[in-house]
Amino acid sequence: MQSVNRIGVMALTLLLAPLLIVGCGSPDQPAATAEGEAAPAAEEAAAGDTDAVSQASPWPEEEGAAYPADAELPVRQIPNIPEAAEAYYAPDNYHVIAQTQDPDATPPEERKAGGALTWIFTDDGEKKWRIGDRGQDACSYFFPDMKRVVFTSTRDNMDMPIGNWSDEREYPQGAELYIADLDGSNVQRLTDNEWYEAEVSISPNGEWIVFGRQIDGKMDLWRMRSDGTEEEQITFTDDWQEGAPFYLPDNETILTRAWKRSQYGQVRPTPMTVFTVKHDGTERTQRTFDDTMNWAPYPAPDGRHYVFVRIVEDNNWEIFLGDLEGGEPKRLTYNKSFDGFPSLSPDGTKMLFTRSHGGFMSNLFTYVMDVSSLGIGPDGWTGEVPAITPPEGASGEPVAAR
Ligand SMILES: [Ca+2]
Ligand SMILES: [Ca+2]
Repeated sequence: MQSVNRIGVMALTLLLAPLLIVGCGSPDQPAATAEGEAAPAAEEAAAGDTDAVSQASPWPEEEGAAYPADAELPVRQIPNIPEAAEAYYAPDNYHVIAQTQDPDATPPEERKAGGALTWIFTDDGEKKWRIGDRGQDACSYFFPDMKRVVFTSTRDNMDMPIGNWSDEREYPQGAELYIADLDGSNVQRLTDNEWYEAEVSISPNGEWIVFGRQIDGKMDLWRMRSDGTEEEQITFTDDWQEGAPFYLPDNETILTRAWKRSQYGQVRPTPMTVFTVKHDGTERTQRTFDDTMNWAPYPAPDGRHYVFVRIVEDNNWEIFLGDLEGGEPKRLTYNKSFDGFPSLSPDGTKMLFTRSHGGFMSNLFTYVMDVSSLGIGPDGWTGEVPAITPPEGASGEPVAAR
């Protein structure tokens, strides 16, 4: 690419950056906030406003919050990294992998999600480097041996439509799954087709890759061996759109969420239900029973709890701690702007999440919450995934068998 064009692309990317929704299996934007209101913080965000974080204390108090300062457990922003989302910890509880805004990514079309590449950084912002170098990347994850990563990219299908990672009717069909070494070298392609594949993660023992695949508009969960062999479909649901699967500590039960195609775009926000399912397709079990949005569940290392996203008053997206056994979830974030994409460190002491500095899913930065006091670490794993006790008069409908 000629340098003039390159500068033009970079300028365009920076201009659009504050309006982007970074997403991978993200719900669509509620109509009320579809017009991003991100302008004031745009320049700082595009430049990476690292000064917002105090260097004095590892857990500085949030300033200017609309809620009492002690409403949340201690929270800090990871400094020195650009806008990023969907961050996941490495086995060392220190390195992080995330889709990160990058001027070398293919820019998305206006008001659509994308424009990110896969980066690894440390949760103090001291070290950072890039894995992907072209196209658009989405979800990514560390192997437990911490020698390789898996990631989603359109890098080999850049002639296909760019699409929109946040709209199931427009998912990038050029998205494929890849494995790379920790330094981004030795990229190995796992899938080669014209379907959307993304929302990928690895079992704790490193033996399985689980992911979402969309064929003829239907999203289902699939698994394969960590070398890409033995690909097998897990769910066969026509209406339910499963995605963002993560393994529980037993290496065979998967936590996921699903919405219904028949409701998508009809009801805002899209109602979503949390499920568990064994990776052989059996024991599909409903875990939430209300008709609201229960989005982005991520399992705790204790194999019982999970963090996920609900919407509270004034379209405020907040992170909650749920229990696979049922019961009222515990609210973890108290912040007027968007909070989402929660994940937990393997030792259960830290929660990564994405917080907006203004606008709906835009100006997104990666934060860490000290959740060590919640007692959701691996010591709590009993060896069995708990059964659910549905609430009295649960409004959820019966779960169809596969
Ligand atoms: Ca399905
Ligand atoms: Ca919030």
